This record gives sequence, structure tokens and C-alpha cells, in this order.
Amino acid sequence: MSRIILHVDMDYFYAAIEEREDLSLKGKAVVVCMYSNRGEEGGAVSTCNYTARDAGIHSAMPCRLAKAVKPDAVFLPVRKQLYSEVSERIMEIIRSYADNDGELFEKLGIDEVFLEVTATSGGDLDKAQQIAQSIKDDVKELEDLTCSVGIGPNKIIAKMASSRQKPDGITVIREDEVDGFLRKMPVAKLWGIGKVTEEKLAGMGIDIVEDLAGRDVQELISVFGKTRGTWLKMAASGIDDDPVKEKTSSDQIGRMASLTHDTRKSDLVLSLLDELLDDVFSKVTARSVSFRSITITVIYSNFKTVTKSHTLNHPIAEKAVLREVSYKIMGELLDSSTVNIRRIGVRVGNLHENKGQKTLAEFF
Ligand code: TTP
Ligand code: CA
Repeated sequence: MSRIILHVDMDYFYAAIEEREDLSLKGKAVVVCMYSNRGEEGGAVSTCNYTARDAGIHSAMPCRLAKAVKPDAVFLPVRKQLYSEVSERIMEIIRSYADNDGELFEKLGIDEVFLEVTATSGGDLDKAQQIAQSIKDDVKELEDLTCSVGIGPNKIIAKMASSRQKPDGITVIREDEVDGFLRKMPVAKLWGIGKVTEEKLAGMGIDIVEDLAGRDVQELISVFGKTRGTWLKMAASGIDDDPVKEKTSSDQIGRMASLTHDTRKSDLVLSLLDELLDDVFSKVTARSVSFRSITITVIYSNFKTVTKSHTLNHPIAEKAVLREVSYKIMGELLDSSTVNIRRIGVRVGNLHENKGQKTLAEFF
């Protein structure tokens, strides 16, 4: 069965958060600026809403110029901390839809992510589209923000599909549509091709994707080397086997699972938590690492997602500590809501390799 990959990209992310935080901004052009040490005159546009884009403002434009283009726009300084917090919550919402208990999930930036839904959708694109709609509904309901989703048989196609209908769209590219989707596209639009490659390709008379796909792989290898040359040929042909894999997974070990039915009975929740702790701890032991942070995620039956972390003052690899902290956090989460729980997760992070010293666990 071919894979089904979703790419979710938030719409005008920083500016959308600012709009949501201050309702008086509705209907106005909103520009978020990264001011330099030369003050308000020296900064560049980080992003702006679509009203400002219609006036010709775009990312990386000098703020001074943006002001000249649209003097009545509202200019705001970036609030990175706020955007990061919103991003973390959104990522947890989206992760809950990824296959393998949230493992087939790959954050690509502060506002975009890949997830695989081949198993959850049973390989059915209509179901995948419903999953995309549920993600959009959850993000809208819980964070009052919109996003656009691309659905395709691999990461490259999903990534390029998400920008097809922006803002607030869903674009599905079926396997038999990949060729038509790519064929007439300028090579620079192929995700992974930058300015340098674009210019080299232009020098070879290659301007659109079908030109690239039609070239002999040996010719591409002779110019770009084996890895890159092969990649160019494959990508232009719509082939991409790159797995959806969390880049930070080497610094985190986690598991998520659904309860057999939605509940807030602590014995049922804690018994599932015990299973997850066993699994996470066996991976910790197998990798011979210690951890400093412990994070519990709870997804309620209304899809609201809460994560709570605890950071230890030094790395440790003891199951008793992991269990005690996890139980404490889970107890607090159970006490703080009356809503039933659908899924839970536990994750340890900030990993350190156990060099030489034995962990307590190895003595038992
Ligand atoms: P993007 O996803 O590129 O842009 P966006 O979310 O603002 O708009 P779109 O609807 O087209 O997706 O970038 C995500 C965030 O990253 C953006 O909100 C602000 C930040 N950013 C910068 O700070 N500088 C930049 O040059 C770009 C492109 C983005
Ligand atoms: Ca975006």
C-alpha cells in the first residue's frame, strides 16, 4: 500500500496569532516586524496577514519600505516566546493524529509539520481528507487559528500541495495526479531545490520539472554527485521514500496510546500509563541513556490537548523516579478537568548518554 502523508502549515502564523490576541486588529493590515538593533527603522518584515500581502508587503521586506507601501497598516514587534508556546500546543494536537501512536510525526518548523496517516486512514484518501478536516477543526476550535493541509503519497508532494490552496485549504494529490501536478512546474518550485541548484540546472537548459525528470540520471550525477544527482531525478519524477521521522527523536523517547474507551477513572488511566512507562523505560535502558525531562500529554474526548513537563535537576535513569513524577503530573491533570480522556502519552527528553557509570536499574 502506498503511503499517505499530510503536511500541515499554519496560515500567516505570527500575524494570525497577533490578530487573535487583539480583536481590534480584525480587518486591518497586520505586519509583524523583527526589529534590529537600529530600532524600528532597521527591521525586516517577519510575516504579515493577507490584507497586508494584498498591498504588496511580504516577509523579509524592510519594515521602512512596508510602512511606505501601506502607512495605515499596524506594525507589531515579534513575540517569539508566545508563538513558540502556541506552536507547541498545536503540534501536540496534530501529533495525536499521526500513525504509530504519534510517532510518525516530523516537525519541520515552528508552524509546519508532516504526519503519516496511512494506517489510521486505512490507505483511503477520503478518510485522510476527513483526518485533515478534523485537524483543521481542532486547531480552529482550540487555538482559533487556521491552517492549510497538503495530502500526498510522499513528503515532497504533501509539502508542495499544502501551499496550493492557502489560506484554510486542503489539497489532495493522488498518486496518479503526481505527474500532472509536477510536470510544468518551474524547477525552483520543487521542494529542496534552492537558488544554486536552480542556476546550475538553468545552465543545463533545465527549467521545468519535466525537463529534469527526462534527463539521464548519469548526466545529473556527473554534475551534482551521486546522492544529489539521484535525488534530483527521483524528486522530479515524484518519487520520495524519505520516512516521516522526528528530527529531535534522538533527544526524546516517548509513547502515546488510546484508552479502550474515553474515561477519567484514575485506575484505568494509570494502568495504561504503567504500560507506556514500561515501554519508554525499556527503550531508555536499551539506549543506555539518562533523561532530565518528563512530559505527560493528555488528549481529552473533546480533543483538547494538555501537556505538562517536569525537569529534574540532573539526568537520571531510574524507573521509580519516572513513575513517581509521571503519576504526580497525571494526578494533577486528572484533578484539573472533569472531561473524559481519550489518549495519553509519556515522553522523556533531554537525554544524556550513560558513559561508564552504571545506572541503578542495571543492578536489579
Ligand atoms: P511561513 O510559513 O513561511 O509564513 P506564514 O505562516 O507567515 O504565511 P503562510 O500563510 O504563507 O504560510 O513562515 C512561518 C513563520 O515564520 C511566519 O509566520 C513568520 C516566520 N518567518 C520569519 O520570521 N521570516 C521569514 O522570512 C519567513 C518566511 C517566516
Ligand atoms: Ca505558514
